[in-house]
Amino acid sequence: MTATQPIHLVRPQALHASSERWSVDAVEALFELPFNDLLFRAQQVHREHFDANAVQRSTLLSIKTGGCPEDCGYCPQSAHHDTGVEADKLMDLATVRAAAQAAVAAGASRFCMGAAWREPKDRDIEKVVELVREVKSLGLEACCTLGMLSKPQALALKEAGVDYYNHNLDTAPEAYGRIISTRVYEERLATLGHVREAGMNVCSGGIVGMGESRRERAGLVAQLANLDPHPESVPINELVQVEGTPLAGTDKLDPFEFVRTIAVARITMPTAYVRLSAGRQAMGDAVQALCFLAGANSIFYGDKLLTTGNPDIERDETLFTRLGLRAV
Ligand code: SAM
Ligand code: DTB
Ligand code: SF4
Repeated sequence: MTATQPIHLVRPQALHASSERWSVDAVEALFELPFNDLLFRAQQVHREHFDANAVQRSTLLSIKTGGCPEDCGYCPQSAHHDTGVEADKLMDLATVRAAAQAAVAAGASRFCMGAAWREPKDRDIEKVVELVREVKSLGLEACCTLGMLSKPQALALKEAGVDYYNHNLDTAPEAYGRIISTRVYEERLATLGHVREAGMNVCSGGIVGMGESRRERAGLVAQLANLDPHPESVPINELVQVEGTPLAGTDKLDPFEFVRTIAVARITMPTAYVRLSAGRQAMGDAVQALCFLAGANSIFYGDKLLTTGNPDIERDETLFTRLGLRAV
């Protein structure tokens, strides 16, 4: 190479999907489209980036349940709400190993460990690192969701082999204070920054059906889509209403509005795995099929989420067969 030859630098950003800026208005306009037009657009975007019949499966395990100091209005694990969920200690290695082995046998590709912490202590991270190593030794991808992280904690998890860190924005910034009073949106965004900088894949999404407006759903999606780059994994949860939580008794969301949220996430975050997450147990098969048509290409797999139920493996296998879906 001669000294005069131009050197083309590859910006790290160029390795990801280019992040288009999405205004809340533009995202809301997608929500307003006729249902068929919206689904057609979402399916087109989906097929540009993914095999439309392939669905990724993650199995969840609650490694530290209940007694959480945060007051998230949706969550059965908050110590502020009387839901009957008992506070437990961190699960031991042998129990986690057995659950991860069962996930492999059932055909999951990722194992996600969740803890009811506001933020882990450094000695918690040391223990989780051991669990992650065990999960990785079984050939699974590892995901953790442990609450807010400092930068060194994020680096320690990355070093241990964590592939994805789940940390949801949950709702629009302006709705956040109605749902949670013990932390602010900016703290969530700071953790997402630490996760990104440490080199883990970002898994971030939210919950719909918490009484929010369509504009607020658009606000959540815009916030996620404008992260640069957008998250690699976007869980869209429908609120699982648990007796004793402040949000129990909220008016149920129209299922088509849930499908619309999936479609809008797909269009605005074209290369993300959009996960049809909590809420599937109460959802009919036809609505789930519409979610896959709208661009959902990931699910939580196994009969339990963290503390609440999920369709059992047999029901999901049957649904995959009926729809001609393939697990990846
Ligand atoms: N404590 C950590 C945190 O909040 O980031 C990790 C575990 S927390 C249970 C993970 C996510 O589960 C929350 O961000 C929320 O999106 C979801 N979640 C909790 N309770 C839910 C419910 N009742 N229905 C739907 N999603 C729920
Ligand atoms: C996510 O977005 N949904 C999952 C996972 N990330 C950790 C959790 C859903 C929890 C539903 C209520 C429960 O089972 O406690
Ligand atoms: Fe705690 Fe997470 Fe539940 Fe909030 S969502 S109460 S931080 S476990």
